[in-house]
Amino acid sequence: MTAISDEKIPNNVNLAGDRRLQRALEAWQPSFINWWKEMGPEGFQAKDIFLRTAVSVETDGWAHFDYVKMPDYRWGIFLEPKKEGRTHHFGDAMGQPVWDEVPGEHRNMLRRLIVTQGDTEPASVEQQRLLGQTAPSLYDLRNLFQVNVEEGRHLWAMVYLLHTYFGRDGREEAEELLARRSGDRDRPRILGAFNEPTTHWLSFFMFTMFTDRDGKYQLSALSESGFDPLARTCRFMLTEEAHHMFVGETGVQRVAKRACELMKQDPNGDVRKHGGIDLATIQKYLNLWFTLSLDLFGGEVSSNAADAFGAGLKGRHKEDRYSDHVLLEATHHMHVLEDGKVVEKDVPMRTALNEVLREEYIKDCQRGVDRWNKTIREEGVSFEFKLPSSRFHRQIGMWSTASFTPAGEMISKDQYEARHDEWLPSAADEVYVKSLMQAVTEPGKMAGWIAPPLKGINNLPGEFEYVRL
Ligand code: BYC
Ligand code: FE
Ligand code: FE
Repeated sequence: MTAISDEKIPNNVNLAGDRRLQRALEAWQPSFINWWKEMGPEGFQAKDIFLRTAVSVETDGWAHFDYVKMPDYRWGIFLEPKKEGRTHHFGDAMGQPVWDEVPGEHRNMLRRLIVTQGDTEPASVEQQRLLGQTAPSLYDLRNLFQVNVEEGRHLWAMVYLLHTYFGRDGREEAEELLARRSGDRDRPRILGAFNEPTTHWLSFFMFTMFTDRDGKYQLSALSESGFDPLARTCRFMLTEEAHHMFVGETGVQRVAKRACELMKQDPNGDVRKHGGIDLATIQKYLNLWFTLSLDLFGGEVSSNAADAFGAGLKGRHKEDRYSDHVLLEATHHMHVLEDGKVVEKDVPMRTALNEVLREEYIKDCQRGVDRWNKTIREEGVSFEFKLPSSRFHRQIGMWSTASFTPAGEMISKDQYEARHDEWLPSAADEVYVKSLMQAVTEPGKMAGWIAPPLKGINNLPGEFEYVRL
């Protein structure tokens, strides 16, 4: 076991052995706690929550459960143990020893990647800060807070890298990470989806299904990094990410299951009449959050992606599965928009790496959607959720310059506007879904628009008091 030392800042990086760094992080800690109290879950800071906390970085060591008040959560710094003799396994420095310090020539690019990653973590907490007031059950309330404290820890992970390896400008970036605000007109978060409001639990489940899954793929690509401290911290972050996606996937699945049950009860299959969220409306929220999350992979053709790969800073998801790790001759066959037409083309592989990662992500999303459709089939209902085309509803990249249907056919902007509410949540859908969001706080009870989970947290019963109100 790699023990986590029990200091003011729990860590497995021997923080006590570096007084300067320890002081810098101890100085940042109060700012973080202030930010948490101001922008973290509103109304629950003094409550006991049944949370999982890391006690070691080994496979099971971080699954320690107990009641904690969120501001006392043991946020800390956990890196996977160092593997001696690790070498660059992709890019221009292929075969050379990995870096333990920031290479001067790649400093700016590396800092930008770390800051972008770090910025998403507090942003998501900000987006979700009011959801506790409308949780459909104590089980869901606890899961929300578990996700929130872990995103807070992910921020710590990036701030550790900034403080340790980037000196003064690293410290300044760490302050900025607490100063930007999701959705703020003057100081927004860096990436698009992290400025979108997450106003109710259906959006929260879609967010953890699709946007946290972007996290999985970005962290996976960064966990291949030749900057070893980044690789090691991302590998540990990935172990926490699985639960976030579990919350999203099972959350949507339970909403869909409930819709099916209500459909079968009503002679006309009317779900809304009985206070459920109909499958067609769920599909619209799927369309919204899936496409917002596609934007997070950046442009389809990107010199930034090529540079990050060449520099050995950001690899592909599971780089070892590939045989060519240099990619100077390879090309990627893909659809592109040329002279206003969708055509197929071979693009130099390095510049196509955002698209390569996005394609892996889409396959993973499809596996989740297949499981939702299996639930619907098992309910005996004939309906299938579909992932829209990656050209639909884009705001970043080449597809953002034209309009497309969910099937991927190009249409005029007017046609698109006319059909917007058929494909994406309308103002009325949003009002309806929000109208269902009433907190249910009795242990074991569930709001009427969602089915109960198959089992409780850590195999505890459904009526366990996950949050003491
Ligand atoms: N919104 O070359 P391009 C997570 C900018 S989620 C706004 O096409 P690049 C989490 C871009 O910055 C994972 N701007 O893209 C989930 C660039 O600007 P500059 C987060 C955007 O650079 C849930 C310009 O457009 N981690 O962990 O190859 C809860 C041209 O860019 C967007 C990371 O993202 C956008 N969507 O790739 C909590 C990993 N997309 O430089 C947490 C780190 C692009 O011209 N980030 N732009 O001013 C990266 O690897 C890359 O920065 C990106 C973009 C993949 C985001
Ligand atoms: Fe995260
Ligand atoms: Fe996450």
